[in-house]
Amino acid sequence: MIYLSGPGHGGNAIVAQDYLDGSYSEVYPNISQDEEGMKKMFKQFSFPCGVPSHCAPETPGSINEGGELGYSLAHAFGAVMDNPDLIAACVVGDGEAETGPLAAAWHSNKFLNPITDGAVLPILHLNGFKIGNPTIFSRISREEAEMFFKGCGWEPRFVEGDEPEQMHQKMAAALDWAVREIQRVQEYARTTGDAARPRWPMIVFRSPKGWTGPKEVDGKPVEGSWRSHQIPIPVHDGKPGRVQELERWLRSYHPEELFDENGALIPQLQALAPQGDRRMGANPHANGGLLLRELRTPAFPKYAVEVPAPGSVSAEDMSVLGQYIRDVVKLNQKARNFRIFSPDEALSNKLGAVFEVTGRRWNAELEKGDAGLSPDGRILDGMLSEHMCQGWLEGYLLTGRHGFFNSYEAFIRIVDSMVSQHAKWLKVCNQLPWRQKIASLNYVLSSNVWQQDHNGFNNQDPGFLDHVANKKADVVRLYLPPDANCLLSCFDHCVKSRNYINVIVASKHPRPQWLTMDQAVKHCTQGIGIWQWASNDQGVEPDVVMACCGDTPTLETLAAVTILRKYLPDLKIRVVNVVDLMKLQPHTEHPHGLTDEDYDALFTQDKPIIFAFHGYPTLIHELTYDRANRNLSVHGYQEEGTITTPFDMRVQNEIDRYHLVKDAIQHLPSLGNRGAYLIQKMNDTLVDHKSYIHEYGQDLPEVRDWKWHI
Ligand SMILES: Cc1ncc(C[n+]2csc(CCOP(=O)(O)OP(=O)(O)O)c2C)c(N)n1
Ligand SMILES: [Mg+2]
Repeated sequence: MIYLSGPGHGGNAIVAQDYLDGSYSEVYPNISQDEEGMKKMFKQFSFPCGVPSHCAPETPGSINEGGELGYSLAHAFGAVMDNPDLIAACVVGDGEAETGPLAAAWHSNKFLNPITDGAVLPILHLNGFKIGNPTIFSRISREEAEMFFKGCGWEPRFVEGDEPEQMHQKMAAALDWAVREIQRVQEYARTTGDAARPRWPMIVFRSPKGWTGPKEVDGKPVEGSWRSHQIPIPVHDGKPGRVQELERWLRSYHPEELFDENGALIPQLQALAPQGDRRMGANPHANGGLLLRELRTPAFPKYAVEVPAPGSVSAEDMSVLGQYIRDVVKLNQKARNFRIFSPDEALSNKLGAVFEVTGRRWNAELEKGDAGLSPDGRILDGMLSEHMCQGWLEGYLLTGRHGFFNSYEAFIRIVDSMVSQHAKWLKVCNQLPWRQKIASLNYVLSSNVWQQDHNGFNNQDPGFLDHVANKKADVVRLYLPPDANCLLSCFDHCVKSRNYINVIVASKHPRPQWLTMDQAVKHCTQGIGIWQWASNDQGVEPDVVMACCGDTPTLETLAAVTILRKYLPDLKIRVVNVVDLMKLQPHTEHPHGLTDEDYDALFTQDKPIIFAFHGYPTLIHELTYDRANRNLSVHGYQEEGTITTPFDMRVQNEIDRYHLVKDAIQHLPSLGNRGAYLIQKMNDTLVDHKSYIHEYGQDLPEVRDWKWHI
């Protein structure tokens, strides 16, 4: 079994449990099983430089922090996926149960296979209150609550009361019932091969909040009230009698009967705990790196797009990646340790090839005409919930498996906060030598801001990059491959990495392909570089650096370069492409960052840089803030857009070739008046563009049919 604790500040319960079964002292020998160790443990709890009040990474046996509430049940489901012998007992706070992610998570049972997956046993802790309010589940009738859970496919059993001895017995009986039910259901499915969705058991545990705590403090009820939240007796307020009050309460548990004179738990009680790895704090599933097996991957160059000359062929980057992922699924089919998570978007994001070897997981009813649904599919895209994709994947990774999250770029922001929590988790794990490394949390964001067709403005938000870039540098990596071969190289790198959060932004529309596989590998390995085939400054100082990052900015930059080179052939242009965004940051701030010497060698110390960027321009300014060359003009997304043509999106945000050409000229005073006619031509073309799209609803032929032609 694995235990997950959802509600708020319940970390003390697990620290205490780990301490009593000895696992805590094994990990932290200073917290020894005697009076001195116990004293240290009490002092460090929620104390400056001590341990957190939640089940944090520091807590042995934990995979769920419980600080930001709402994810315990999704984590529990992620943990039992492809773990047929594991039961996740998941305590859900009744306040926590009101969060969006938790409310959605009850439906996770439609994606569980009783033959190949384990089981989740939710235990809703109905203690009636959250911080300052009653909870909804505690103020609806039992019948309503029962109907709710039945409606979500569970068989709830209620354990209710406030008499500790009786409640222990009732809870023990309920747990026996639940485990027997789980075993019965699994045995039936596994002997008959019938994976039909069973009704899984769950427990609703109704006890007073602050149960067995002080009945009253300052004449106000505490046990059974929201006042028991966090600190029932505020010793720190200095009121006389507080310490005595606290001592009275703690002595009510009769520690003298539980511990010997040295402060060690008495042997009869020690003997109750399970042994070895079966102890809560020594569970290998909760230190997933211990169980992690290498992912089998095919040689990615096999899937290369043939690129005889830059821009000579067109391909959908995501479709090409889909073929590689199909074979990753195939190679790991037996190991059952790789899954794809997506909120209803695997096909829309062009991962169609994967459907040749596996289905989309579905264990609800099937109807004629359903396509690709399977009770044992590797593609978890059957639930339209970014929260579930994120929560399940985190649970899956934290228990030692592999996977990635494929989402529309704009809507990944729904899980901004969850990814922050995971980044914090990884950052702390990096400081704990006993936590083994786990597979990275990988995002492939497609349907990106630059082409939304019928979706329009609401589907445009590249801000996930900004959000992730703020996280601890040793945890986050951001990749913007400009074509399919670069995407293959980046993805292959990410799925093999450990303890990172990798964000890849990719294109799914037909786009010109720039690099051969050999060039792509070199380019992606370095993360940034001069595209010498597009540049004409070899052997001389460039007049201008045309930089680009992202598939669409790369296309527009190259198109701008063809215009500049045609009309101003003397101009010396250097084209720099960025795949690994963190290369821009100083190496003192990010392990991937370029040294100032290397940065200046690419961008020069003073020549104008016209930078076309996939996301918000401020991110490039932030990342390059400390660099010597301040002659930087960044074009990116400016919150302009609607339902319009792909090229008009770029025009509206001034990242299109015509605006880039104008900007380059305006940054080159040395051109004198020579650039004026080209600026005029660009302005005229922009007017033509607007008139044409209003009339025909598609882009100018010269834009649609444009090809790299130098
Ligand atoms: C998403 C989120 N919102 C708000 C909080 C602040 N908070 C901490 S504990 C708590 C109440 C939790 O109540 P419940 O889940 O019932 O747990 P209990 O303390 O009653 O066991 C709240 C609102 C939080 N931790 N996470
Ligand atoms: Mg509660």
